[in-house]
Amino acid sequence: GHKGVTLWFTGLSGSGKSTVAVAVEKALMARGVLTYRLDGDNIRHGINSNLGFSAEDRQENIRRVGEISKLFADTGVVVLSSFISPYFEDRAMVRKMHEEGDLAFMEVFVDCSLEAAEERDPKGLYKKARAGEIRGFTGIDDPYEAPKEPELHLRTDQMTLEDEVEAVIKSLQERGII
Ligand code: GGZ
Repeated sequence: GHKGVTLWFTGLSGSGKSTVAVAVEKALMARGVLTYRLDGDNIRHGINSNLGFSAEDRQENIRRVGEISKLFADTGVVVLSSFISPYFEDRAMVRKMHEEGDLAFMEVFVDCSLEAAEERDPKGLYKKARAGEIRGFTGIDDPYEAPKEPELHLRTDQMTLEDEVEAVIKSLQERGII
């Protein structure tokens, strides 16, 4: 058996949040653990399609996703939520929501230098942001407030994906979640 939890992946665009979450999901599924993945891609096209990237909209994005994560975690699912979530305050809000509901929460800092993320630029968004075609892009002309005390710190420009998955699984085991 296993308990519900929200794994909150935070980091720059292109840092590897979704890649790590997909790989962790696969590893958990192989162990028979029920998971659910939420990320900007699916959420911003659906329930949060009315939100943009102002500080206010990002906060509302994170608030709603935090509430959805809680619902799944409460029913025993290992929730993998990947959002840039650039502000301390918003991540603290999601953490508090979980604590108040007596639900497990782990912040996973998917850490990658801006240089490395920009080098990867899988969707060409950094290029557009540098060219001024996108305004308020995180890391370019919008802030990213790095977590100070995340439960897990993955340096994706120095670790292999395999080691990252192992670190997440180990941490879930140590906390008695799986
Ligand atoms: C940051 C942006 C922006 C701006 C569009 N700033 O690499 P991606 O493309 O697939 O991931 C990014 C995604 C960020 O959505 P989140 O819901 O994770 O953001 S937040 O937590 O801050 O609410 C990026 C794309 O949307 N994108 N414009 N201005 N990322």
